[in-house]
Amino acid sequence: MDKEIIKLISEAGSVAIFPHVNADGDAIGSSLALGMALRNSGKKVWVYMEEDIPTVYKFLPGGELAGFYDESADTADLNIALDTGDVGRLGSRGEGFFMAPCTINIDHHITNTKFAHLNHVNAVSASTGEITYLLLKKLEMEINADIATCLYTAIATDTGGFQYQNTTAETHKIIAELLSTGINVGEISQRIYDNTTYEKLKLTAKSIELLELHENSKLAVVALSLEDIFSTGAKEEDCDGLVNIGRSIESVEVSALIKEKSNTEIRVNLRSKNYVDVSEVAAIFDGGGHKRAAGCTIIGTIEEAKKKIIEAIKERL
Ligand SMILES: [Mn+2]
Repeated sequence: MDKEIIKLISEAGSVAIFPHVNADGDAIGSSLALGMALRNSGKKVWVYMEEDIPTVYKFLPGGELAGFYDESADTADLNIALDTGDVGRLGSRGEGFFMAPCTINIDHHITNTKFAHLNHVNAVSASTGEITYLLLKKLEMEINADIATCLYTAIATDTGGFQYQNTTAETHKIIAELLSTGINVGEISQRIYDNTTYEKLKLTAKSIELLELHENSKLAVVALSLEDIFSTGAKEEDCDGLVNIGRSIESVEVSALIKEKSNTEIRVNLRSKNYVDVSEVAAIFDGGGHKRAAGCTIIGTIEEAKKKIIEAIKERL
């Protein structure tokens, strides 16, 4: 970790933290953990979200730090983007992010564009949660049970519950440290995993029904229109994790979830198992991510997006 980053954070009187749009467990967990640690050391802290905290992560401590950015927002001494690969992932807060006299970008996406004044990108790290843990250690800030709960959630969700290839010995060492603060893993897991709503379950059923296998069953595709999503009563955030349905099929190397955001805007989530670098596929459409998990937005109809994605993946299988 850059000494200058440590110095800047230590010396800042006020800090605003920016997780990526459609914040996931890693983005929210890391942001609230860092936010609480900085607040506990006497700084003024804001966590500026693009959307409300997803229902599943409302249990996390530190939620009171979260709010929405608008033009009347106070300018912090320092703005920190967490888990954010490029400026596009800041959504409508992109301009606001650069308002501070100094900006820092802390992330683990291999495709990170290093858009801030100071950038700490470690693509080997399984999660921004791990990097945030190491950052707090360097800052010599106390990691209490509340902060540990947020970091545990960040790391557990980005490693698929410690199942993905990105999980390392370092991941488990950090988790051991977090557990020693007395957090209750059973309780946190229940909050994260055993909380499916009936509507989300119906959306899952719909996704299974719509799932298609291509390329000798090595590619799984689920394309969801807005009508598909809302007819089940589910919310947009309920689409989180649906890409794993295809991934769980034995023969599948790449799973794609293609989701209509509007008539002209299609969001694509990609997962791979062993050899296809999906961050390359996402990059074709100006998206990004990791080798095994990436995403992009395609302008067009859902059918057009589906065709383009299948074509791009086909060559790599
Ligand atoms: Mn992440």
